[in-house]
Amino acid sequence: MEKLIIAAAICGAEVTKKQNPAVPYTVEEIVREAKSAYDAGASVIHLHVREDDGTPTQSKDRFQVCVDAIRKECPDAIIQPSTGGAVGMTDLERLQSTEIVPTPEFATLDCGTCNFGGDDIFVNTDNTIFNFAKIMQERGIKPELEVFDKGMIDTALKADKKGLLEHPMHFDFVLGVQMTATIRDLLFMVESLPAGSTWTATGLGKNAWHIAAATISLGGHVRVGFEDNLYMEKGVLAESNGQMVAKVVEIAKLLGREVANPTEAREILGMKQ
Ligand code: KMH
Ligand code: ZN
Repeated sequence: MEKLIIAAAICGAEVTKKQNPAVPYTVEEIVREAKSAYDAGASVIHLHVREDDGTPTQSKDRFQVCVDAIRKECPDAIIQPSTGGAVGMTDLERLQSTEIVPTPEFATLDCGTCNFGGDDIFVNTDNTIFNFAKIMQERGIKPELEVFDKGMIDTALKADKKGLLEHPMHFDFVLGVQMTATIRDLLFMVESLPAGSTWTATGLGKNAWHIAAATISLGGHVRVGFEDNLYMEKGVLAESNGQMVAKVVEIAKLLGREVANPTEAREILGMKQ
């Protein structure tokens, strides 16, 4: 089996310090969390940024400052800015994270609209998706195709048919937001992918660990981090993203799967070195 890529979603846009005091807001806190994940074995940092008071932002300047600061501490990490941002942001606002210098090598591309808890709807119309794909293609950014249910794989394939995606395509299954985070559903998603694709999976909240173990066993790649889950186990808050990455490394070790470094991760993902 190929080596395991671990992606750390260190910050997110929705979780707060009230839920877990280690959730990062400031530049220093974001760098601390990125470094803890990188040192523990993450090769990809999925990045959202905040204002100092925790408000989610897609400000180009804030992304630039955070990415530059992370780069100093994690020189070869694959930094993957979010273009999803937070619920309610405009497309133009969201795309700012792709405008930093140098252009990011990787960024998320959300492949559909979904319910996001309570009255929140995370809106991604077909025009938004195809436009984001076109812009990323023009800028040479590899999209990670964010999929919250099966129909979003089909939408990604429509974008591919239009010639908007390069191969190999890389998908990320975010399970437990809209569709359930069961092994049956994970398998259904994996079996729905075109041959040659790579994939990552993450399970929201308490689903993080069984999805990680199943994904490692199935040959996929794992995402963990505060964006998706705040607990090491029931009632025990995670102290850092690094602690969660270390747990994935431990599960991988028990299951006999080696962990990829950033150079190996770029190779697996078909990214330029
Ligand atoms: N915060 C969510 C509304 C992404 O990063 O592309 C969207 C999200 C997906 O987190
Ligand atoms: Zn995200």
